[in-house]
Amino acid sequence: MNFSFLHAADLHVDSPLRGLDAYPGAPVDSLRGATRQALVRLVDLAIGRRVDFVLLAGDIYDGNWADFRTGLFFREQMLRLRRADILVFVVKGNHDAESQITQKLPEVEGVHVFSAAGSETVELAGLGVAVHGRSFPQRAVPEDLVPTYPAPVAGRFNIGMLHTSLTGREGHDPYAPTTVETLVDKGYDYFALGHVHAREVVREANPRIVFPGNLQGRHARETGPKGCELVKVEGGRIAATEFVALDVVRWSRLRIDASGLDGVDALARRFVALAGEQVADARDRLHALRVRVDGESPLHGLEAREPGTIAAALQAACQDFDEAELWIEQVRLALRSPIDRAASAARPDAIGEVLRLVDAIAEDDEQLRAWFAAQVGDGPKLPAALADADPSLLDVDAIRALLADAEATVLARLSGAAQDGSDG
Ligand SMILES: [Mn+2]
Repeated sequence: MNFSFLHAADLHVDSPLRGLDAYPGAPVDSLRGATRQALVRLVDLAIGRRVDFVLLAGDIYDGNWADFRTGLFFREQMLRLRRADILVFVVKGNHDAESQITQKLPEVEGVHVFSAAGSETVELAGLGVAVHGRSFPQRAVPEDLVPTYPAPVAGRFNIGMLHTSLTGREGHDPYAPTTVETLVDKGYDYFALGHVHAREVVREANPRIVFPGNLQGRHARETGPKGCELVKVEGGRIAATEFVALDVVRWSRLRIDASGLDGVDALARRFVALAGEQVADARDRLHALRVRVDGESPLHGLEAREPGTIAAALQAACQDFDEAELWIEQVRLALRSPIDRAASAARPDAIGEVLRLVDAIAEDDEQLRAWFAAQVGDGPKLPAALADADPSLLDVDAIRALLADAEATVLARLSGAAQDGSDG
């Protein structure tokens, strides 16, 4: 009973990357092809490590295929596994539930897709393995499916495959809810879960319960390494487990503390240093970065005088960076100007008046929120993809940052006006 397997989930092959048009200069081809290339890497890994089988725990597809090429691509990768004598087990999840995918392709022998009508067990007698699973018949599965799973097969390494939200996971709809206790009581050795896109080892052992996370992050909110689990079993027991990153585009957040940085050259240098740390263990892929620049720096004034300066400086730094391919998905600014507030607020001129007004607005959080709500009003309801930009969801820190930006812009104009005053 020595064998090894891969466990992946939530491949979302050809998941549409909505809103890419909003990013001029985005590496569109790399981003669009990422879910496919990550699957190719999964298959390469399975073949390279000579595993015995691969488990895919739901959401292989995002929904109905835009056209048959999506299904044909997946099928081709399954054939690569089969030619290497690797078996595949699939349960369907909420996104690719029986009712969600209407297209059909000829089956691949050796790729077992579990039924949606009831739970099933497939035994691999040669390896001493029993794989139990059940697919989603439709998108919403409100009931716990685990009680319908068969009892463990004695003398086998028992694996349960399940697409589930467990007791609920932030940002994920509650499907096929169940508890860790229910899973433990089942008496299996390993639960190959799917649905939750952030990797989570729910339980280390007896049984080991894992959400591998998705194979490839799909947008800026799915950050960090994405990949699959490699599990080695010796003598019927788990001997080793390893997470293997397979993502071809890695989404990350990068915070730059600009305190003490006096200009764009210093900013670019700091960015290059931080980006170097970020990509150190994964140079062979595209890194999509959401950058936040904060701290007290004269850069605030530069940006206020010439909006876009900081984003352009960071893009320039990407041009200089040759350790990996970088793309800056978004730059968020939360800078402050290094001014002596007390002294400036005491000034009898417009600058002093602006600072006193801002201080009054920002005196306490509640007042700041009320003021902000009054300013933005009830704006239009934004689509989910833009939820990050919904002003009604901003926290107090973000509102303070916006206010500081507005202040810097006004101060830059005022001091510019003072300097240009001689022109009338
Ligand atoms: Mn999913």
